[in-house]
Amino acid sequence: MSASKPTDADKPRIVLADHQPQIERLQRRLFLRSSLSIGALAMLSGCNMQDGDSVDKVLWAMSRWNDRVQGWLFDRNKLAPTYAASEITDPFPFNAFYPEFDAPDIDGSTYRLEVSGLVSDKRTWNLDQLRALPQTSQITRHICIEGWSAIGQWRGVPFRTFLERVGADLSARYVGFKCADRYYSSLDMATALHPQTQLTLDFRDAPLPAKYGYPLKLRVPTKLGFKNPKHIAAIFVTNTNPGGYWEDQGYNWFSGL
Ligand SMILES: Nc1nc2c(c(=O)[nH]1)N[C@H]1C(S)=C(S)[C@@H](COP(=O)(O)O)O[C@H]1N2
Ligand SMILES: [Mo]
Repeated sequence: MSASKPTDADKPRIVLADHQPQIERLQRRLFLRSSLSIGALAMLSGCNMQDGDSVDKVLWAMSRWNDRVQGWLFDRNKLAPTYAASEITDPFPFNAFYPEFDAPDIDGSTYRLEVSGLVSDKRTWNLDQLRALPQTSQITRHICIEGWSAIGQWRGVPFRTFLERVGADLSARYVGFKCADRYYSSLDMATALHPQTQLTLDFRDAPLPAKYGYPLKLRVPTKLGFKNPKHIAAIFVTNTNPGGYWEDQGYNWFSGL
């Protein structure tokens, strides 16, 4: 025996065959709630669920399948609730994968938004050009997966207007976002085109403060907070799911209505 550190091969492997009762429960739930048989799931996921497929692999495949079904069922006219100005949460919470004092410090005078992928106009945008587009305001609830929610007011360009302006292929499947702090996320096209999805410049009638995403964030009231990227540096349209910072660590990709 060598004294080297343990490798993956030394770890006990948790395989589905060891979880027969759970599989049966899962099968019943899938069958009742999504008319999906375990056989169909095996086919869709490429896992045969018997010999050697890990629980993780199957749950991951199920989660991606669930994303697709939710996308098909998503009602693009269903609006998130809106609130009165008197209901705005003050102070509004900050959240990021780092503490507030590490929020990126971006110079608005040299800032340029990059646009790429399936769009006909790949010119960059400065803040004056973004402010010259039509703006709308919303008072909606931001819901964080960590267990808090807060009502805020955001103003900016309806994201559909922006996508139309850059000649985006609106039949593409995804819109991806890259942020100045190396955060990233993505949306299904139906959500990108939703009337409340907003390319946001202002919080409570003033330019976004650094902590809330200066100079540009996406406000998506039909999704959980982590699908609302702040400090957006680049937007791209694609048919390949770009994933996201939390999405790629196991948070459900769809995470919303
Ligand atoms: N660029 C960037 N965007 C981000 C995050 C981040 O860490 N970096 N965190 C997300 C999460 S988990 C939440 S809850 C919200 C928090 O936004 P707020 O600070 O305006 O409340 O931003 C989202 N967008
Ligand atoms: Mo969050």
